[in-house]
This record gives sequence, C-alpha cells and structure tokens, in this order.
Amino acid sequence: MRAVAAVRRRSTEPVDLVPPDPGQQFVQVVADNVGGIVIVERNWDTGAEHLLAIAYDATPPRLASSTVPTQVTVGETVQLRTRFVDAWSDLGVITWDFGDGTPPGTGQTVTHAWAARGTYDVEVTAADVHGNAATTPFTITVQ
Ligand SMILES: [Ca+2]
Repeated sequence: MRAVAAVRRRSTEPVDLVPPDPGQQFVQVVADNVGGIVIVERNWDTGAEHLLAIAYDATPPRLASSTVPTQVTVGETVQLRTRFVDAWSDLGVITWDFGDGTPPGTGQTVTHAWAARGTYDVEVTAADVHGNAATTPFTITVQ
C-alpha cells in the first residue's frame, strides 16, 4: 500500500517499503517523470540494484460524476459538468464535441447553447498527460 501512496505523491525520491536490517535486500518503488513506475530491489549495504519491474500508466481518466442535462431549450445556455479522476497521472485536456458543428469546448465544465431543435450526440473526451484518452457520450434533446 505504501507503494501506491508513493506513486500518487509522484515523488521522484526513493521510498523504502520496509525498513531494512543490515545486510538485507529491500524493494524500492520510484515514480519517474514520464509516467513510469520503477520497482527495484536494492542491497542496503552495497547499494547494488536489481530491476524487478517497470510499469506504465496506460489507463485513461475515469468519469467519477457528471451533470449533463438531457433536455434543453433552443438558445438556452446550459452548463455541462464532469469530474474526471486519474489515480496514476495528471489530467490532460478535456474536450467536448457538442454535436452541432460548432467549435469544441475544453475543460471539465463548459457552457453551450444549441441554435436549432433536434437530438444531438454530445461527446466528452478526457485525456491524461500521457495521452491515454476515453470518450463518454451523452444525448441532448433540444426543444
Ligand atoms: Ca492515466
């Protein structure tokens, strides 16, 4: 569990999982600056390292909650709100496609008004800083 805590802190400093006794090997987990999680075994006395594993963040941000209306009025400015979380890396760009050909919006919360009646396929794409991205669809009816 301490390994996860260390990664979430995004520390570049080594973190000892278990306080070693003299002569013991111990394991360190280090988060590097490019999204990698490096696990090494180190000899306390000699400092010699043995690489055990390197893992990389390959998961996109997760949609934790959203407040998006399903029905709005023509010309009404409404707020579309999301909250994305990513346990392993910082969020990147959040992009909205409003489905009506207008320029995309950016950010977890945006406002928009649709100029014509209809049913619109709205999509929000959330990326993390490593380029892992996922798209969440919404349907909005404009009356
Ligand atoms: Ca991620």
